Amino acid sequence: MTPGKGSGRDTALSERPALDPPSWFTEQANVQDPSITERFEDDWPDCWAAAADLLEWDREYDAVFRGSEEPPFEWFPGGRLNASYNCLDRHLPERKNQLALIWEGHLGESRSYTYRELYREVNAFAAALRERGVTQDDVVTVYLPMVPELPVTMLACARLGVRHNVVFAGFSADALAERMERTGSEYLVTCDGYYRRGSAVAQKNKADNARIAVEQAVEVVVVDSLGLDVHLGEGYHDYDSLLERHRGTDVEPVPRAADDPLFRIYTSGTTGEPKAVDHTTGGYLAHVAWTSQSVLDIKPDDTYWCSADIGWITGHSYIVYGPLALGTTTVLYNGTPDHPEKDRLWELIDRYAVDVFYTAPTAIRAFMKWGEEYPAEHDLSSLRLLGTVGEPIDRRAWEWYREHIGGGECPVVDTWWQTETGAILVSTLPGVDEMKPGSAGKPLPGIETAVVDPAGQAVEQGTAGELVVTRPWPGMPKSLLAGERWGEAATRGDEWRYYPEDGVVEDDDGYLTFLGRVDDAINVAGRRFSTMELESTVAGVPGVAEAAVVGADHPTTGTAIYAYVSPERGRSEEHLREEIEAAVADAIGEMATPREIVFTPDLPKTRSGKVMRRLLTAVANDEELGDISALRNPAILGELRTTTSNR
Ligand code: 6R9
Repeated sequence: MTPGKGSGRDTALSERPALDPPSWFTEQANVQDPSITERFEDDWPDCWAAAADLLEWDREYDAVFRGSEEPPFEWFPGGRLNASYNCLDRHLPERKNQLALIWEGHLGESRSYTYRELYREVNAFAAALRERGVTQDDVVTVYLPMVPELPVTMLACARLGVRHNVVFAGFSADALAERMERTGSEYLVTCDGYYRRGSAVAQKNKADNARIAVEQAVEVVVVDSLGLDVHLGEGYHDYDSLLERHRGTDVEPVPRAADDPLFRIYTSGTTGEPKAVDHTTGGYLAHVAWTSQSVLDIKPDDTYWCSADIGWITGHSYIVYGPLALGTTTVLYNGTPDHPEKDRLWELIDRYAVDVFYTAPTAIRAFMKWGEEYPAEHDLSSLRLLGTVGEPIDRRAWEWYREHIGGGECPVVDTWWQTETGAILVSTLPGVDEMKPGSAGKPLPGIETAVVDPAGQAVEQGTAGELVVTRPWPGMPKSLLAGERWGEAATRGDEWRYYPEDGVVEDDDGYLTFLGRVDDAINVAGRRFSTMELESTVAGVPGVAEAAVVGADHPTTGTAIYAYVSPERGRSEEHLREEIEAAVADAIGEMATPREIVFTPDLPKTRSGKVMRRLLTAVANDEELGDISALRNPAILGELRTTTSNR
């Protein structure tokens, strides 16, 4: 792939203008010393003591890292700690009356918990779980929407040293049953129901069906979220009654070894089978606390809001564990950004004077589609830092975010990581590094990566390739610590490396621009085009809110490029079509001009908001869709089929 040259248009790979973070930000940043990267490099792996020292250990670790070139690896061996203690108890002396959690439900319902109140709630529920016979060998599955009982359950499990397995509340009974069965989980915490876009979802019915479907006997605790007065038969317990019975009980936090598992989570399923990932107590917690501090710049006095769902890794790491480990106030929102109105998020940022806001490109592109008048109605001046995660963000969306949400002033961190990495691995440090819109940044201090070709050989700087992580990191999951390899990783040479399967290009300053999943690259007549480069070019055309590009069979050219484009409100499709064709031809080349440009109000997305290109390819090829359980908006496929085949 060659970067677009001389066109002046935005492509993913063209040179990016660099922006310095403003001095009002750097002067107050948690990390201000630019020598941090060098210091970490010189002192690896002991540099990671900086992360571990953000936590309180029951037993000090004997070493920061133990291992050789090959697994098994161990982070903080000998150390013992409890995650719930670190997120609650240790903050009590200084901040017992400070808010730990602000919960905002549907239509104006809200609740908040001070650190003391959250501590009490967690202790009572931990006592209840213990009384129900939950032990360290068990896994407690949690099937709750974004209600306070969700982090309470997670922390109650952590207190007992028991793994939780949170399953996204929007998943079906089948998806829940599959995850419970694969994990052998005999406990389930769910609720009667919840509201989604104004209509009630019967959560307990789905849980009942999953319970019948799994082999093992399952005890269920039901949170009364909606007052539906659901029937609780044999094996079911009412959350509030359990809590009432144990109110006032203090449960001694159970110290765990650093590499004992804290929780299990399944990957979100954008590409293949969801896989189970177990994160550790010490390494994981240290890594999320350190990145919350250094990348998200979280301070204890902040009100911090990550708009992800706790059902995904982003919510585990950066709604619950990271912010609470640092003793800050974390916001939990149970609702959608456009209900009741498209200014919902901005209204909440205004109301709670949020300091740091972390969201996903898919959300930002939706905000662009809706228009800048919604954020403009609110005072967003409390914001100090903006973050994004989940997909590559193109320059135009990045700039829109900074301009219309960040008032043209807030630094933006584009954070790259995965369920498997547990915490952020690539980002700028906002108090130190310059920002390049559309490029995530460098590997964080202490993280080492390389860019390689399919044979695993390093590519030249400026050439697109695949990212590999070449050194262990504290947040790595148990299976990687033990040396289990995923995907194709095992077949590519002897050295230990982790292959995240993301395409990337590195610039002269070592900044990484992500190009999407490696299996998304498009091969037209022997030439490989980066999905991200094409999509960025299309999305760079004014009037385009969102675009996905796939390769599909074509009767004359073999593979042809199909572009699915979601326009901003009120744009002429014909005009956009011409602009898009010109932009692609100009920036990448005639060969990359889309064969078809299909306009659509939305793109097929996973429940975590990632575009499912596999389905667009299937639509373009008029093929079977396969497994669509991860798909959030199935209705759009029917529409796309009609539009695509009418062309
Ligand atoms: C945290 C999370 C992981 C995949 C990852 C990559 C994509 C995440 C990104 C990004 C470009 C970023 N991804 N952050 N791509 N820039 N800043 O999203 O975890 O659900 O496991 O997804 O998401 O493709 O491999 P997960």
